[in-house]
This record gives sequence, C-alpha cells and structure tokens, in this order.
Amino acid sequence: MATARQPSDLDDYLFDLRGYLILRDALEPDLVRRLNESFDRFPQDLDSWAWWGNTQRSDSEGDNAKGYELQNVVEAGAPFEELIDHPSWLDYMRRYAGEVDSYVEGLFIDECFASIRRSGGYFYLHSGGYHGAIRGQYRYANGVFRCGQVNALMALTDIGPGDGGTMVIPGSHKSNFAHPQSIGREARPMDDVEGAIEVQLNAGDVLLFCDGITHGGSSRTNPDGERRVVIYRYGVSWAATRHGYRYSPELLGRLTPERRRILEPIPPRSPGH
Ligand SMILES: O=C(O)CCC(=O)C(=O)O
Repeated sequence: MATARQPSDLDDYLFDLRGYLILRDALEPDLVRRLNESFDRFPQDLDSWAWWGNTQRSDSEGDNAKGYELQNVVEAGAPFEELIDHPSWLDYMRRYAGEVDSYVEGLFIDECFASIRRSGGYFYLHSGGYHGAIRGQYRYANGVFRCGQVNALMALTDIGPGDGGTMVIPGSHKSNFAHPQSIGREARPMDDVEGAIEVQLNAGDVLLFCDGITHGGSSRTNPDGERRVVIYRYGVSWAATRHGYRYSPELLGRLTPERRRILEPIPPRSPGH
C-alpha cells in the first residue's frame, strides 16, 4: 500500500504557476501490472459506443485504428476501484478541488476513462483560461483553492518522444486570451502549438492537472506499441457525471465507505428512503 502524499509548499507554488504537477512513482508497480492486465482484457472487437458491462467504448478521435477509449472504466474491475481514493493523489485532489472549509467539502469523480493511443492517434487541443467553463476553472482566493476539476492522468506505459504524450501550455489555466493557433482548431492535434510542451512520463507516474489548462495529446509517431493511460477527473462534491453515466448499484454496494463517498457524495433521497 502506497503511503499518503501531501501537497508541499513547492507543489502549491508550481501548481498555481503552471497548472500541473508530475507525481513520480505514484502507482505501485504491482498496480500498474494489474491495470495493464485489465487493459489486455478489453474486448478489441467492441464497436464505438458499444457497451461492455457498465463501461462504454467512445473514442474521442473517431478513428478506431488509432486508439481505444473506454469510458466509466471504474466499472471495469478491482484495480480501477483502487484508483478512486489512491493515497498518492487523494489529498492533492481534496486540497485543490475539494472545496475545503465550505459546506459542500468533498470530492466527486465526474469522468473516468482508459485511453490507448496507437500510431497516428492524438487528442485535440482544448480548454484554457480564456472563456473557460466554471467546471474546469482554476481558482485560488482567500487562502483556499477552488478548482472546478483536477485530473489524474496515470501512465501505465513509459511515455517518451513519439509516444503521443499529453501536451500542456504551462500557465494557460489563467490565460485571458485565446491562443491564436487555437482558433478554428477544434479536433486538430496540438503538436506545433507555440508554448505547448509534451509531458514525458514513466509507467507509474501521474500527471495531475487543472482541467482549465490548455491541453491535449501529441500525435503518436512511433509505429508500434501503445500508450496506455487512465484518466480520473475529480471535482466538486455536487457535480453530475459528465456524460450521464450512472455508477451501478453493484459497484457502489461493494466499495469501501470512503470510495463510495467519492462516487456518491450525496446519496439519493426519495420518498421511502
Ligand atoms: O490523452 C491525453 O494525453 C490528453 C487527455 C486530455 O486531453 C484530457 O484528459 O482532457
């Protein structure tokens, strides 16, 4: 079991400055192995939008040859349940997105998915402070963070040059202007965007970033192999799932109380309950 990591003063400084942090060796090697084994079992013949249990294939790039995304992946087995309250990043999420010291203090995972990137795959440029949604906003005021959403992007493979790593524009979570190269650029890669950097990770590292930072994924140019990541998005306790997925009663029923509270911070209330 990993020990609980706390955000340091330097983490706060860099997260505020850049909008992201890299947590090295955040996942235990055995958990990385079990997650990769789970990825190996994803049905490769699953069509886009087809269901596999309470998970759904939904490739953001719309080209199944270049990747594979499985939404609501917390429903895909025990290793994914361990990620909900993983001690390497839980206290970071509480501090940055958990509405500390308010009447709605707590967290909720509003989206979670597995992503496989193959040759030619990428994730288009999106987000940023300019016209940013409150859901993904970066905010620090009166001594507390009030980020709308902070993501944990967990590397299950080494992600080096040509592997299709995540790209971020450091500081863009506070940007007051649209990036000139972003205009009309929806659904296009961000490889040549001025100011963007590619984040290189080793298997087991986690990229933690405010969703309000301009980000995306570089084009994978390496011909063979796969980039494998899991992304959990943490936000305010009163949110709803982004795409309308419902966590199943079976999943909620077998979780520890701490994990259940993150997937169901506000238990449903209705006559008779
Ligand atoms: O796949 C990536 O590296 C980037 C993912 C991304 O853009 C997102 O989570 O919003």
